[in-house]
This record gives sequence, structure tokens and C-alpha cells, in this order.
Amino acid sequence: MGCASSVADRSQGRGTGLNPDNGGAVDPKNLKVKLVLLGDSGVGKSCIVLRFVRGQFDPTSKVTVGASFLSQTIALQDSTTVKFEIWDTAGQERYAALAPLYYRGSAVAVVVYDITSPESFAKAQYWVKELQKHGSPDIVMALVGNKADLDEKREVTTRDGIDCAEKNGMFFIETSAKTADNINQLFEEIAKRLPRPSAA
Ligand SMILES: Nc1nc2c(ncn2[C@@H]2O[C@H](COP(=O)(O)OP(=O)(O)OP(=O)(O)O)[C@@H](O)[C@H]2O)c(=O)[nH]1
Ligand SMILES: [Mg+2]
Repeated sequence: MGCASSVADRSQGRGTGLNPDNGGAVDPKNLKVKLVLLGDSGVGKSCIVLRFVRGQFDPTSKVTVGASFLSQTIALQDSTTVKFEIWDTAGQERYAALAPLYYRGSAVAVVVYDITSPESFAKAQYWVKELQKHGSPDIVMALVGNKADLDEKREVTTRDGIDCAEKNGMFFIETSAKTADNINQLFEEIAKRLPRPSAA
């Protein structure tokens, strides 16, 4: 599946959504970032968050209503800590109008699709365009192909995911919330890509 979109000019600077509520005095060793998950209903956004925050998988996960909030802190090798304040949005179409409330002011957007669903890949590309039009200019964006454990049912190739991500200046990874494959790596790679404020 093709993926045509241009790379927005993403200047490296203090991203909106990075340590937003401490009066602008950003502590470079203890980052706090607002992260939003976007994507079609059923792709596994809530399961990715549950796996990352609680180390669990829920095969009977219910659709999200509106949005839900969770936070998790990770430590990087250079002793920096990153606290992710995660807004897990509802993918059902009826909630689409709420999404800007969550992605505006986010430092990070994680756009998720299901590798067994070309429709969800098309929807992911819609969200990427939305973010390019209306998100922070220096937002860090990740494209995530989830349900990688269902490789026998795969309908979106890894190459398609990589191409789409490259065209849009995004980080790409395939994950499985079910097996936990690449879930921690997703958040660690995002943390490494955050614009680092220099010490005052
Ligand atoms: N096999 C497999 N199933 C998964 C995976 N992640 C999620 N699921 C299943 O996919 C279904 C939907 O997962 P959710 O996390 O609730 O989906 P969502 O993207 O949050 O959906 P909305 O809240 O409606 O936007 C559930 O039945 C999950 O158990 C995965 O990595 N592998
Ligand atoms: Mg959900």
C-alpha cells in the first residue's frame, strides 16, 4: 500500500508537551512528556499501554470511551528519567472529533495500526496527516505496526510500514502487546528521540 506524504520541517527545540507544567524550567535529567496514542479501533492501543505500564495483556480488552490516562516512568542508560503521561484515545469514529484535545500540545504521538488490517494502515496515514497539519511542529512521531504475533494473517508488509514512516520522518517499529515483543523498546526509542533541553 502506498504512502504519500511530505516530511514536515521538524526543528529541534523545546517541544510543546515537554515538562509543560513547571513554568518552563525544564530539568534535562528528569523529563516529563505528554504522549498521545492514535489509531483505528481495535488495533491494540489500550493493550500496548497496559503492557507497558502494568506488564499485562487483556485478551478481552474493551473499546475505549473518550480517552484514558496512564503514566509510566522509565530510566535511560545515561540516568535520565522520562515520565510518559499517556493519553490513550478512543479509535471509534464517533470519538474522532475529540482527538485534537489530546494530540494538541503533545510532545509525542504514537500512531498505531494492526499488521493484519490494511484499513487500519490507511487510517494510520490519515492520523499522520492530521498531526502534520495540526500537531506541534516539533512533535516526535512513531508509527507502530501492532499484533506482530499474527504474522500468518499479515496483510501490511514491514516494508510498507518502513516506507510510510520514512516518508513522514517517523520512527517505525512492529510490536505485539500480546507477547510483549518490542513494547518497552518502543518507549525507549521514543525517549531517545526527545529533544533534550540544555541545562540552564
Ligand atoms: N493477537 C494480538 N491481539 C491483540 C494485540 N493487541 C491487542 N490485541 C487484541 O485486539 C483487541 C483490541 O485491543 P484494544 O487495545 O482494546 O484496541 P484499541 O486500539 O484500544 O481500540 P479502541 O479503544 O476502540 O480504540 C483486543 O481483543 C486485544 O486483546 C496483539 O499484539 N496481538
Ligand atoms: Mg482502547
